[in-house]
Amino acid sequence: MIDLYTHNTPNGHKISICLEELNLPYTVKVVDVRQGEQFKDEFLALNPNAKVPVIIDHDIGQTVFESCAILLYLADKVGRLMPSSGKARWEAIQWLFFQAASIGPMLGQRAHFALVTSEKIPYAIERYTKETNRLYGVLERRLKEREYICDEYSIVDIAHWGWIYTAKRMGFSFDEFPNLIAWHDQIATRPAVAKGITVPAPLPM
Ligand SMILES: N[C@@H](CCC(=O)N[C@@H](CS)C(=O)NCC(=O)O)C(=O)O
Repeated sequence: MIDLYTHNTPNGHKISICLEELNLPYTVKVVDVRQGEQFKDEFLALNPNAKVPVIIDHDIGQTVFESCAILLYLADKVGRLMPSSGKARWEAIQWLFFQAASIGPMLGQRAHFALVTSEKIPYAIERYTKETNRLYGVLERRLKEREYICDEYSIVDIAHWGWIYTAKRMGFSFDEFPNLIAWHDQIATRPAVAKGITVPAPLPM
């Protein structure tokens, strides 16, 4: 059995979607990051970086933090949603790192400066809007005549999807990125994705 420490956020949704796709039973442990629960000693013992998501796989007593590391762990545990070897695996790993290093942090900063903070700093908003749109362009070109980011639906799509879903929901424009939106809308129809984004119960934006 797996414990999932999470909140209603794009990084948390990656893992609930993946667990649903893999049909793995799991128990949800909500960590309310708005209330600072990620800084409690019990949670810091699981992730010294004080961020959700984290899993504990009680089958083998393994704790894993960092959402893309968790995705890799789960895919390898079941032997699905990730190529097992060779060039295809390295191709998937590079796109997974692209999500972790660029899409997540840059979209997060854009949302923070454009929507969250009451102090509006034009330089910061412009910088992250430009960089986010540049990154959307990378995915837009990758998804030209291609159904998924890698050859088959994989944890790479799951890793990216929650961030695009959230940005769309927050009202950011995707008019210039039709391939990206077609990819998003198609993945949204998957039952595991529809279920995964309800875990934990959605909070108001
Ligand atoms: N690189 C980390 C980022 C995790 C992250 O930023 N989690 C956010 C929620 S999406 C969080 O826990 N925020 C609480 C905080 O920053 O204090 C991952 O992919 O797991």
